[in-house]
Amino acid sequence: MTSVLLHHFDASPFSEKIRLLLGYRDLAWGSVCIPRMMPKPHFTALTGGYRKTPALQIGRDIYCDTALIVRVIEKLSGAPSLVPSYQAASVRALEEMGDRLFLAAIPIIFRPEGRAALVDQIGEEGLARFQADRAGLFSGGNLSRPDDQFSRAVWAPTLEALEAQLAHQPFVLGEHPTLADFSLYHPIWYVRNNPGVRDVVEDYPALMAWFKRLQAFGHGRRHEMSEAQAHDVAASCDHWQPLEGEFDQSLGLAEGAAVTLQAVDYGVDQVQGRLVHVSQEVLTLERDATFEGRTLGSVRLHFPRDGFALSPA
Ligand SMILES: N[C@@H](CCC(=O)N[C@@H](CS)C(=O)NCC(=O)O)C(=O)O
Repeated sequence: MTSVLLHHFDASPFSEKIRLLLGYRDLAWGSVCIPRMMPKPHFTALTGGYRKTPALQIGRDIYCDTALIVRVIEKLSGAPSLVPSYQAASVRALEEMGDRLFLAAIPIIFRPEGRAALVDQIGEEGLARFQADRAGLFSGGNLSRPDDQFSRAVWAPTLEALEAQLAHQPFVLGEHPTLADFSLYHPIWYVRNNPGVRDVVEDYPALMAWFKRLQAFGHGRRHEMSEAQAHDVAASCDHWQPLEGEFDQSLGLAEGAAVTLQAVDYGVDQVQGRLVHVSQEVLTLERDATFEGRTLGSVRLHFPRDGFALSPA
């Protein structure tokens, strides 16, 4: 089994989605803890400026965004798919529901009781820095920072729908887990982890039973590594991961073209590189990585096509 490194931080909900999947597949993985807010110099040296957490590293290949990371892990695990073809569209739709639920969770965390719990964890000064950082995260994209009105409209109705469905079956789409479960778990985990606001998830018995069923998957076999060690892994690797699918010419960009890529929603920091591959689902760039004057060599960055914009540099 190829060794995988997850760049993450413990309080990160999207990272929890991946840790839980690594647990479900009982995989061994290198845990590379990165800062919770900018600057993240080691991390962005590898990603070329992309800042969102988490990223998955295999040698000198870096996979960004959990929509892609989950599929990479599924392929590596060699186990039956968590996206059964007869539920492929439902899984995709529920992955989007999970993203919306994450956005609805943010204002809940910042309600007065949630805020007080955050102050206990990181102090007033830490919280002020965190809020300023997240305001920056939501500037420039097509999504503004969600407000409490959005949370009130989305959170409870979504949890009620899930509660109704989970009263009939152990997992969101039936008898077996699918990626939909992993996508819906992490926003609930996020809110539940904040002692000030956790009661907004506790009143749903079927949902809580499902939550505990998933939580029991654990995190797999995690071993800690430093960010410097992750750089060493990239610098010493002498091969690339295989690319999949035909090169899609429809964007009018040729292999080797200088390109710029950025997320369209939030965290829209630009990444520059040379285009390596465009498949139906994945965009791959190559760039030369350096950190504090040290050459790490070329790295390949892989992003899902959905949610990222590519243009000539
Ligand atoms: N679409 C992204 C969303 C990731 C995301 O929003 N992650 C949060 C942390 S859970 C983040 O990047 N926060 C800012 C940061 O970590 O710098 C994914 O699925 O990976």
